[in-house]
Amino acid sequence: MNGLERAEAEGAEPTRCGFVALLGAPNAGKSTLTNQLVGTKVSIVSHKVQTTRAIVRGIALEGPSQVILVDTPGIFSPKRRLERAMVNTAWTSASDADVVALLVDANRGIDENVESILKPLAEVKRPRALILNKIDMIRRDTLLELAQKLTERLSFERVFMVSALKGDGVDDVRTWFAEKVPFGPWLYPEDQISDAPMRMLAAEITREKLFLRLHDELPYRSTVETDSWKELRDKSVRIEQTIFVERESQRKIVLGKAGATIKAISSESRAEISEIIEAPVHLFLFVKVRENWADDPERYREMGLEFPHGD
Ligand SMILES: Nc1nc2c(ncn2[C@@H]2O[C@H](COP(=O)(O)OP(=O)(O)OP(=O)(O)O)[C@@H](O)[C@H]2O)c(=O)[nH]1
Ligand SMILES: [Mg+2]
Repeated sequence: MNGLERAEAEGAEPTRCGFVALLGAPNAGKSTLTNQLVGTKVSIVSHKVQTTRAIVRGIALEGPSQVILVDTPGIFSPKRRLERAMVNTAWTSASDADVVALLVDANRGIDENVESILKPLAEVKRPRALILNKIDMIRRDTLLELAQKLTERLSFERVFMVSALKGDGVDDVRTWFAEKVPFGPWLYPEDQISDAPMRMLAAEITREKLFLRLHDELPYRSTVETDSWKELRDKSVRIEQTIFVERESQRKIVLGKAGATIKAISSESRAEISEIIEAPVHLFLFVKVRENWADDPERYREMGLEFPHGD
């Protein structure tokens, strides 16, 4: 007897488990929705585009289903190597998923990034949903018009209208995903909310603070890695992280006047990591100039991205 037959014989509802890829243009709200679906923060969020760089898996439970949400980097026309790696990984996760959802910022409507997604998405032969997000910012009639335009372009099994920020409509999305994932045993323990190790999430949290504090190109010219993570005898945790930038001038900006900027980033990040792990944290941030970090395969490995060859 397999698991499914046994569950039926015992009268229990058979379990389901599967991957749902959330695709969309940068800034559509994919990470915000992932966090809402999971019920806690697993993926960083900022008002800037291209915040998410590698896929982040968040795990949501709904009845007999374990839904593994694959938050992806936004899809746009990539130029730099890092950008190509980000967009590639988004498409790969779509083709590996059991269900695919296209998230569209309803306030922006169909821009060139959404355009660039529609055609290749038609080739992904998976159950597909359309999720119009940020409905808290838009009038109902404009919303319905947008839904109609998009469904004329591509067929979807379901259309949802949500505010990922406020949580409106999110439960319906979770319920649908839970019904669509295939029968099978759960892949993760019941209390696990993400597949990323804590040191990875901690690096992401520091990167989020960089995105929130720094302007222009700087967030895109920097990356963060956790170098060491030590639990001390008094139960506090000592974490060392490196922020890589490309130029000395960028390093100066990250440090700020008399170290004010790095201090602020560090204290915000420390507070958040400490809240998550429920232990005091000593966070040490080092800023290093590494001119070609964005062309260094090792940095991609750390981020969990395939290194795209070529220029
Ligand atoms: N008003 C409003 N803002 C939202 C909503 N959902 C997300 N946002 C905001 O939109 C911005 C982008 O959100 P993210 O979740 O980082 O978007 P993303 O699609 O993951 O972006 P990338 O990782 O850059 O591709 C943030 O400032 C969010 O607070 C929503 O439902 N309503
Ligand atoms: Mg994101």
